[in-house]
Amino acid sequence: MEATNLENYRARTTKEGADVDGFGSNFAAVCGLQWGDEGKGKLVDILAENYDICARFNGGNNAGHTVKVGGVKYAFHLLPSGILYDSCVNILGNGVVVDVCGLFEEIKQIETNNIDYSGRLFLSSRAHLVTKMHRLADQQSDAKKGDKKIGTTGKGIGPAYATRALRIGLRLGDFLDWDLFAKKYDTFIERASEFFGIEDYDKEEELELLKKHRDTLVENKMIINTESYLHKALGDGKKIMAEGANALMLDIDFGTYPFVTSSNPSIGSICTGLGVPPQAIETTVGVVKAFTTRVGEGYFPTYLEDEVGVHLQKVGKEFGTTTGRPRRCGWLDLNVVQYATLINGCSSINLTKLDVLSGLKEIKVCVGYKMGDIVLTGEVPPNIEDFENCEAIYETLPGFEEDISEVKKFEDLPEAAQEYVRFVEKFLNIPITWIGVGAGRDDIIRKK
Ligand code: 2SA
Ligand code: GDP
Ligand code: MG
Repeated sequence: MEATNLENYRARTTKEGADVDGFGSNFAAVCGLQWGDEGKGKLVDILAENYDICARFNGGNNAGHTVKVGGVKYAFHLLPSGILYDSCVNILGNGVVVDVCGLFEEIKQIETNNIDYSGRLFLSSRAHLVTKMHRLADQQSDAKKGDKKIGTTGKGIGPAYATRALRIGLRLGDFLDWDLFAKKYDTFIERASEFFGIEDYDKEEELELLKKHRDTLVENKMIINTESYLHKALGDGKKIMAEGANALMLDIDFGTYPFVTSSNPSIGSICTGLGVPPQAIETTVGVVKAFTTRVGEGYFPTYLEDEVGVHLQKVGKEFGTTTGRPRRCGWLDLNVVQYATLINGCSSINLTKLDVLSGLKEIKVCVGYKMGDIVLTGEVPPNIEDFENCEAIYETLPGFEEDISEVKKFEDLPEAAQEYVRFVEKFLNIPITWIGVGAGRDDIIRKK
């Protein structure tokens, strides 16, 4: 795609006059633009102070969003990252698949830290339930694929979206009438065990657990029509933030299929996963790690198997927040990020983990792909075979040595770090408004 076309496209897809960095928006979206773990949770937590509602719209407890406040590190999988503020109502929309056992495990984490979530956590009655059947199906089917495995988190996400599409799934709203639920559960197990080929399933044990969690959810009136709640909130002028899980390159449509997750982490999912129209979304902040990581299987063109990859993995502490698996690391792939911004239409970028690049003599950035004789920019081939034949085209920028973790102003960053940020900003033609220099809530530069 030619630059002028891209500029026209951006002009046509940007909302005039909207808040750019998400700090003062009426409706902001936070989306990952790589293969996940860009640091979305941290930004959502920072912004959530200004929002009345924080809503998840896709994925399930495969996600792992880390928030570090003071000395405490929280790992959120289903709980939206706005949960730490008393003033913020948190919602799991209809597009989320919910493992209620996982949810209550997580709730223990916040209760231990004396965070009161009562009256400010609501789940969509239309959201599908993830059962042990889904988890078993996920683990068994991925294991059967041998060296073609996806490397899923094993949390049952794919099978849960599958039973939703097959129209045999259970929804949280089914919990409201327990006797009816128990009947639906029997039918579900019968159909799903046939579909997934899973026998000897212990229904009694699961039903007992589900009953316990269902009682808590129903007694506390936590299962509601979240879309109607959001419509009223929008009418009342409340400020809403949509928190994306996973990321564009893991999107079931736009990602590196089949090495993807089973939801749409891309922007359209806000409409289908929350029940709000596209016009409601004012600001979209894309989160981009200053390098690339990938956990789970699947090729990525900038992967580094050398000492630089080791540096990024070690200094960046790149381990899965949900599974603890090491994440593979490589240079920043701006071709992927460009593609992701074209799909999501980002108002601004949060560049995270810039601090991790400190200590590298030079920094490479992928600015396009060579696929045979063809050069691709802002495009990722749809077929995995073509994608696996793509080679990264690099530009090289100077590195920096200084520890930048205490820096609070852009101008105080070393010149080479500033140059890196400006390079990314110019390439994408999108302002970088937030720069991460550490894991803590305060370790961020707000760039004007
Ligand atoms: P799944 O479980 O069906 O969604 O897996 C399909 C692919 O999606 C990848 N995936 C992820 N990639 C990055 N981060 C995720 N969350 C955790 C984290 C991952 C972890 O925050 O670190 O702890 O391992 C996430 N969830 C799913 C997955 O690796 C497969 O490639
Ligand atoms: P998410 O899934 O996008 O929310 O990201 P994860 O929480 O899975 O992974 C991001 C990791 O990087 C977490 O351990 C964060 O605490 C950490 N992190 C986020 N931003 C920064 C940053 O700017 N610098 C450093 N060093 N760590 C960061
Ligand atoms: Mg994560």
